[in-house]
Amino acid sequence: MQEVKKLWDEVRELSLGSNSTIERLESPPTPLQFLRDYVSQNKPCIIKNVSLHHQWPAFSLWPHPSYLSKTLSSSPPVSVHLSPNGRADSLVTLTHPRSGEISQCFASAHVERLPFDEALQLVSNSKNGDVVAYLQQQNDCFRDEYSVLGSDCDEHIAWATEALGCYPEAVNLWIGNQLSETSFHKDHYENLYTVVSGQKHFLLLPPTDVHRCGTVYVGAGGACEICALV
Ligand SMILES: O=C(O)CCC(=O)C(=O)O
Repeated sequence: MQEVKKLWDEVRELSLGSNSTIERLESPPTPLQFLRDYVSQNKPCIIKNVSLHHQWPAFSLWPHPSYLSKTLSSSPPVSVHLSPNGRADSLVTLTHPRSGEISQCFASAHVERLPFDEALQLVSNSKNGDVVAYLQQQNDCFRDEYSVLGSDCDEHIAWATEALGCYPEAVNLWIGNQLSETSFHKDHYENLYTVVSGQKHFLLLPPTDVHRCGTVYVGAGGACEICALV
């Protein structure tokens, strides 16, 4: 096992170099730099001062809940995901009430569609062990449920569009607090995130760590494939 572990470390070092800190760019990359240094190498990067370079009204307007409430007041309801602990779409350990047998199950959040104000109130009142609310719907929800906010930012990010050769397939918005945690998963897309207000913590595994991603089959009212750490 020691030899295999050494091999993993060497492959990781070969891909990432000995310094595994995430590169920080002072300004957005050119399309060529983005493609050559990050996308094609499967390397993430952090772009600093995005609000200086992309002067979206969103950066100054959205941190004020009153702006969002007013702007979204006559929009259709938004999707709010409710879970007892902020861990939606994750594995839950179940104990059978009679046999005491322990098993795992894939649990999705309970989803409700509510007026934005009510949904936001649920986020503010979230309590671990009771109800944690997270406004999200990963189906291009920004261009659907939040379309009235569209003029607060650009429709696409020019340097990324040129590098990737297409417009964004989906644009999503997430509004939550520190209690919401997205479970470990793999994406088949290139992702760009902008934190408009607050903080977001990512734990990223490089492709060379594929040995740490196993696939397990668990119940979810039917068989379901989940990518989980092993
Ligand atoms: O921010 C989140 O809660 C989810 C992000 C995510 O799962 C993704 O884009 O793959």
